Amino acid sequence: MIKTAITVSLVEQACGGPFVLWDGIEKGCQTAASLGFDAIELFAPSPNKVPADTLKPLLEANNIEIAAVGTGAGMVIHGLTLCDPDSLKRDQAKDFITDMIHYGAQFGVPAIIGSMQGHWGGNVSRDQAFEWLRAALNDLGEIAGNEGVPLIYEPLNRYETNLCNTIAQGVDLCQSLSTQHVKLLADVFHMGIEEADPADAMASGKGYIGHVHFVDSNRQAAGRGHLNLEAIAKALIKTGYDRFISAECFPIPDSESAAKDTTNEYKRLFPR
Ligand code: LER
Ligand code: MN
Repeated sequence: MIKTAITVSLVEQACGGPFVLWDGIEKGCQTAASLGFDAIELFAPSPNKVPADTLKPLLEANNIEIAAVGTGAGMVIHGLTLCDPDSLKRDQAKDFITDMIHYGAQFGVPAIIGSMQGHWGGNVSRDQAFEWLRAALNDLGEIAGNEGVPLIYEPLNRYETNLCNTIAQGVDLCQSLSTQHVKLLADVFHMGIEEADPADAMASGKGYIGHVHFVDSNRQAAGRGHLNLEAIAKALIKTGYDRFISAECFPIPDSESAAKDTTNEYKRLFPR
């Protein structure tokens, strides 16, 4: 069964970003549960912000799960990416992600590499950047695998990275790795920009997709944009995907409306 999640951000510096709930972890868990989501997806500044022994009772009390943990704070707060020309910063980026992998693993869930992948350009050639990215994903994928969780890699639209923009490029990247533990994040917002046919692209990710950000063309709640979400949802269901669809969208017009619109659209598109 496909389960639903909603994003909770605890990262002040990401203010204005595509996260729905911003009022702290306790309120985030309560709101997610009261609107019928199965889980939260957590965007935290560091693993220490909400230690596992604080979060576990909160999840239990609200009868919800955690779906995944983001690593973007490593970029937003510390300016770290896996393709930085400075090897010290690349190492720090890997350390940050490693800590998030261990944090998520305490709940049995994966960490997501999105903006921390970085990009090529300047003194860093495309080949060099991919070499660093592959090496990092191989190492981090094994760390995740040893913890019994996948590592999630997210193709992003062209304005955020020039590494992988499409699901097909993500699949190629996964196939080029020695680790078996890296899965893709299909973010429907990025797909709406980059894919010729987002539903076909979703279908082509069969077996490789480990997490989904299910939102609309304008990065608002599902149903508020112009994507053919019925076709995309059908394609995803047909792949046999049975993990989370998560609302990584703007809190427009406000958090509660975005969350409610999402939950209604998820019920319509993914009936149980
Ligand atoms: C960034 O645009 C994004 O989609 C996030 O999931 C990655 O940090
Ligand atoms: Mn995303």
